[in-house]
Amino acid sequence: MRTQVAIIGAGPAGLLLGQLLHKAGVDNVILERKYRDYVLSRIRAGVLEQGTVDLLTKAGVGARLCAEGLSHEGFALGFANRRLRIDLKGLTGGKIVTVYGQTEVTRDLMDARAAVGLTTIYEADDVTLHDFDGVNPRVSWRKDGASRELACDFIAGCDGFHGVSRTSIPAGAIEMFERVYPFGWLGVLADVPPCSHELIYAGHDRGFALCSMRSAIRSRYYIQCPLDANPATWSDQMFWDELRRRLDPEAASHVVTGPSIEKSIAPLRSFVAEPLRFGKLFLAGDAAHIVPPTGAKGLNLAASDVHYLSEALIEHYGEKSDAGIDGYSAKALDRIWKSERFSWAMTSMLHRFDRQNSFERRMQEAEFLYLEGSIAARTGLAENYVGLPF
Ligand code: FAS
Ligand code: PHB
Repeated sequence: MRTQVAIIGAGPAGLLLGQLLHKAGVDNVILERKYRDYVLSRIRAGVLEQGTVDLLTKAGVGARLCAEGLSHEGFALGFANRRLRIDLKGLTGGKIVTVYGQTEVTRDLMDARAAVGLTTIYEADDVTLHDFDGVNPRVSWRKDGASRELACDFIAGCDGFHGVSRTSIPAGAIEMFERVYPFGWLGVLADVPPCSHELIYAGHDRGFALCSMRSAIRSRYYIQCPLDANPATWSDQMFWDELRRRLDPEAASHVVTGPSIEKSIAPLRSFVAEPLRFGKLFLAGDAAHIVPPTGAKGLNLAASDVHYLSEALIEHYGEKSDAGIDGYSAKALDRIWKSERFSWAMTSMLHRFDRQNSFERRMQEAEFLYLEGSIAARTGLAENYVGLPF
């Protein structure tokens, strides 16, 4: 088999890259370790920046997103039983975010890919990258007991944090930056109306809580939990009671409870690999970086990486220029680090850290008070939340 671009991973980064390349006439094949429904079963992000919405529309998958996505003009920060609204639209000259689950984004991209007959090889075992620093890059894998190989011009590593792409790079050629947080998020999905029409990020002495949603009748909630917590030991009632304890009285009184249809724990980490290019191999999305979900940046960063990488590859084939390819890593990392900073700052302000002292606790309070008292401070937060320019 041969293609122009071999894409590793059928998550949002790989699928979006494949769609944008296809629309520009660049041939690509996606290799995915899991089966289609397994990829769709992972409940992840929920908030899309306008840049991501625009890119999905350009990729031809904006119809359901525009019909079913919820436009959000603001969100709230909770602290010490108070709630501070961040007026995204007013503070950013009209920019908003769209609430539309990553599962639906992935489903739309998978359906669009299948509709044009593009090749996605699911359940590809032992995917291995070869000669990506040489002149004959290729990818091998096993499926149904047979070994297969794909020759290509370029490899896009879109295989997430635990993928094979980043770890195929010689240790001396890559530098990693990481902070692992001493807690996780216990998330619940339930078919109940959300407690508020906008998201609430609540900092509380007992720990952080987030009230989000997927639609007017499906809610997504998170509470900060110990890293070693086991979702199975959290009954639904325990979750609802703890969530309410961390919200202001008005929000707590509007929480509608119901049976959880999904309950899982996500670890929190800040991570960046540098650089993002090794010869013919490029990293994009979670394969290149991880942010704590407190800033709603993970999926949106994958989108901006894919924007830069697709433009660079299209330029290579269309204009016979490698300027974009040569500049991809620096350009993507510039936006990545700014989103890492924002996600780290939101996480630091809103979570309880076991060993934090009274001064550090007062610093968290002062952050909130500064936001409460300063339009400039709220504007800075708002312009990061709606997404810095691509
Ligand atoms: P993904 O991890 O989504 O996709 C990578 C794909 O590569 C997967 O399908 C995987 O099966 C495949 N793969 C892995 N190894 C492979 C191999 N060797 N060969 C072939 N395929 C391979 N972001 C937010 O903004 N908000 C959130 O609330 C949020 N919650 C999250 C919760 C969890 C548990 C996780 C892990 C992430 C969360 N994120 C969240 C971040 C998440 O949304 C990512 O940013 C987003 O999935 C990035 O997309 P991809 O880069 O495509 O990576
Ligand atoms: C979600 O709805 O899953 C969600 C929303 C905003 C975040 C994180 C997760 O910051």
